[in-house]
Amino acid sequence: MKKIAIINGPNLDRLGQREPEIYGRATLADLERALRAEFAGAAELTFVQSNHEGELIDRIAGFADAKFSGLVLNAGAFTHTSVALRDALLGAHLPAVEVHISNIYKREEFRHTSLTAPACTAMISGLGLEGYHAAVRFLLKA
Ligand code: CA2
Repeated sequence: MKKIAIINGPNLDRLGQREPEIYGRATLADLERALRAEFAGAAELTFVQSNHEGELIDRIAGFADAKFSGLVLNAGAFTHTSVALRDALLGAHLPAVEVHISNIYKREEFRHTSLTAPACTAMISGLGLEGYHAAVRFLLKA
């Protein structure tokens, strides 16, 4: 079975608790339940959330070493700042889909640049939590 990692970055542990008009009311636990339900028997999903850039980098390298089939990454605000995460993705040589719950291009200008998207196979932005489902479906076909 394909092993796919779902990686969420800073502050996404607060999903469903603030700013529901942007991010909705579902929590990260709700997302995990929904993804596990959809992909039961089809993919082995591993979930990671961290507020720490270095930990995200270590986990991405670990998924590469463990020969995962793909990554789904919402790097949160690190998307817009982290050359180190981009380098980790490039070094991992794994298919990766960057996901943003909100449409980053409808928001502040500083969110319009993703340093990590060029190191990914694809980027989904603005589909809400459906973006994670679409990303896993894509990776299962890749
Ligand atoms: O739209 C996305 O998924 C983002 O990656 C979310 C990040 C933001 O910095 C990016 O520009 C776009 C922010 C995640 C913070 O999420 C929270 C959700 C609920 C309550 C508090 C924070």
